[in-house]
Amino acid sequence: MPKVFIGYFYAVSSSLSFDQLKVELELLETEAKEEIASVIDQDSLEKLRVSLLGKKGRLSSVLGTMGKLPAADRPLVGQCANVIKTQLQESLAERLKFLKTKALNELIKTETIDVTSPPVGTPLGKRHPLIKTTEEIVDLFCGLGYVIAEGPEVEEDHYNFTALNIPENHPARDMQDTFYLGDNLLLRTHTSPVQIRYLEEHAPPVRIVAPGRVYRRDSVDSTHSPVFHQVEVLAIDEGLDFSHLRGTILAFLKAFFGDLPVRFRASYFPFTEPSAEVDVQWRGRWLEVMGCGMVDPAVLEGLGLDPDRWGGFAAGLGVERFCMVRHEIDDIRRLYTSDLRFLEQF
Ligand code: 2U9
Repeated sequence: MPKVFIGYFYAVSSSLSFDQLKVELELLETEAKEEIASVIDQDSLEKLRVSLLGKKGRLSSVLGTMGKLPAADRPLVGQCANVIKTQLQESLAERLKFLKTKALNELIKTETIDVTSPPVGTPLGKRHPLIKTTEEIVDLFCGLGYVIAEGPEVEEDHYNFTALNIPENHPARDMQDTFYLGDNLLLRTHTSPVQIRYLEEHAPPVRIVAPGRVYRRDSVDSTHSPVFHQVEVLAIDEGLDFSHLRGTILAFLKAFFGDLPVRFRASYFPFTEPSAEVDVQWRGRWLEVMGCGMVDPAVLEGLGLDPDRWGGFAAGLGVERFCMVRHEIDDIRRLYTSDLRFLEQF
């Protein structure tokens, strides 16, 4: 004869009555409700739920004995068990809600916020892509022995134009192209005046790299801006010729762009003779990236240097163009609008 454990009854019997099972279920309900009400934390409540309503829980084990009931009584016990199960689920949910509220209230009581403590995870600023590109270019020339020279953005007509062999009636001097601040004062249109000022203070030989912001009365579009950034280089020494200029530019472009085809095209600038523009082949297209030339003897003479003794070469580039090619930026305006979604990429 099997022993059947049904809570408080050890029935040494092979049959059960509906009343016996009902009493057993009601006892289980009363006892479970008391236990639920006395649980004081969420983990214990979950354990109790499993022990009551889980697959191998107490309700299931009582129902497991249903097979010993007469067949007609079984649906009645089933209904009774379902009612008890629903009630226990409600009691458990209610207790859980109570315990959660209690835990939250305790947390609110113990947790204090120090509004004076410094913020955590303050985002760090980054250098602007134009600054990074400028620094990279300047560093490459410093590696070739050049020193950095800087000068004012508000310039005198003499340093921006006259000393650079740009005559009175040259179109670059036109009000259309230059921001004038008075008869003699203007916003520099290139960084070349920095080099004139440097040569007034330093005797050759010199090798200088002049980075800086320059201004031209251009209207804004995807490739033009009235404010942009230049890097210019100047070398003055005895015996310099175009091969020194070419070798320097090829070394620089190789270091910046890698091994791309480069070509020199004859051009004209008032301050250099001969002059050239330099293109690199980028994605199958020739792209103009720099201008350069041998310093015009008239410029050397203006600085009191004998052109029969001293030779010089110079080059200039727009930093925006280098930055846009390097990072595949389609519109120059992106570099000036301070959109963090764009800037955070660099
Ligand atoms: C001195 C003598 C000569 C500087 C030079 C260029 C060629 C040049 C342009 C490149 C793109 C300006 O930004 S840009 O539009 N510059 O092509 N600049 S040679 O020549 C000098 C400078 C100083 C005393």
